[in-house]
Amino acid sequence: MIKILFGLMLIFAGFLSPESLLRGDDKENVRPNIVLIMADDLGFECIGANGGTSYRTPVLDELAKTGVRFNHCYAQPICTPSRVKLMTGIHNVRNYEKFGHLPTNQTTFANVFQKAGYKTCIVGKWQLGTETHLPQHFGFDEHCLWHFSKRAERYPNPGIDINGKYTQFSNGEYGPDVVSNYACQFMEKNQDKPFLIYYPMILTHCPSCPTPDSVDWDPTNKGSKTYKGDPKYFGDMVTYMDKMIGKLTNKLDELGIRENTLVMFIGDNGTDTPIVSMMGDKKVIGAKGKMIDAGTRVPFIASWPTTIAAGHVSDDLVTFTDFFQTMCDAAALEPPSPTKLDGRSFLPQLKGETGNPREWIYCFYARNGGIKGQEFVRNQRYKLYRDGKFFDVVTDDREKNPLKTDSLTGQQREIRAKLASALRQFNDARPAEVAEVGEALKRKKQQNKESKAGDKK
Ligand SMILES: [Ca+2]
Repeated sequence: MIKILFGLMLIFAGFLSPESLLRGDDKENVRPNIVLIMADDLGFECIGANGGTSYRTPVLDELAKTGVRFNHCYAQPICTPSRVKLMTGIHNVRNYEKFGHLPTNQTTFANVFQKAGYKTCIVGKWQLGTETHLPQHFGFDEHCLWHFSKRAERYPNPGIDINGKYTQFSNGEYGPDVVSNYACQFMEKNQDKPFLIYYPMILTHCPSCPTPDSVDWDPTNKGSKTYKGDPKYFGDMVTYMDKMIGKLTNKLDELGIRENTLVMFIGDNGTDTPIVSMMGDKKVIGAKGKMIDAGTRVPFIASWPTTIAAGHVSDDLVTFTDFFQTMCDAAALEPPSPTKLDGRSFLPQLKGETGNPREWIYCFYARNGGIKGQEFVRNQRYKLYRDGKFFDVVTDDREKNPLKTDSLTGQQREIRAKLASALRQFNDARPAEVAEVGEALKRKKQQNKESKAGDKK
């Protein structure tokens, strides 16, 4: 607020044009707040604005209408690989060691923003190691996290770590409410400073179970008895997730800081099985864990009223390495040196400019780390895997029928050659010491198996 009053004084004194203040051209004076929100296990097809017809997502639909929506944002097939890629801006091939782990030698976007004077906060799901110092180590001043010091219930009566202290809630609280309330308090407290909130949401990961807005919500419930829950509640969870985003944007409005806040919403991987969603007549079967579109194509909607023109839809390719670089550009910050980021900024596209769009994106995925992973390079339509399989995902989105090399059109040959050349750039990209973490785990598992088999003899 003080910053705005100071800005207004400068305008009236003739020192500053209102445009330069409002457009954020003078980044030294008006650094944007950044709110990066990521749903858990929510594919592209779940959002109304994307053409989804199974669930209600009024907040995100409105956000898309007043901001920009991307048709081609691709995540990794599951949680940790996506989070490591997003937080470090680096392809998994270079720095992914194992599931549930972010190596402490990595620099996250929060480290950079914190160093630049931003107040930083993470709320939602952690699942990146249990040591108490980790959120601070990775650049977060404050945290309110599920699945940190232990894995407790996430939905009704959750167990949440708040700034190093574990709290077991038992009065009918709902995990997504607890963490989103914390984010709102953080905004209120830091409304006069630039801040960064990273909100990896608890929703809409299984177990599918009633939300406080479901008819059969039971505040005494201690959580689902099964891992997956009942898929009939998935729609309620999608709509509650949407409501949480509205809670944050309403708070930004209430505090008068929405205009210069970049809000970005993505999903961390495709929808889980057994969820089946509709896009009109088209059926999309959830495929979390798989490399196909239903496992990796995620929603991406961004809003930044001073900068993004309303209602823009982009067909440019975006991958999870790109957010780090873009956020730095949006705040006029230098990414860390000498670390080399793999991302490409899409800030120009947010501004409605052509920018420097990607011709292809790359994905390396190995859930448990190790030397080998699945790899592809793709554009909006064609996808080439390391084993040479080449797909047209517009006609074959489940990737059942690789295109036959001898029946390719001239244009398909050209694209295939371009993707093959891109893939070659990653031929030797996996560092031995990064791969060794997973390899050592595999050896240990094998030894355990053999010693158990030996015991039985
Ligand atoms: Ca996930």
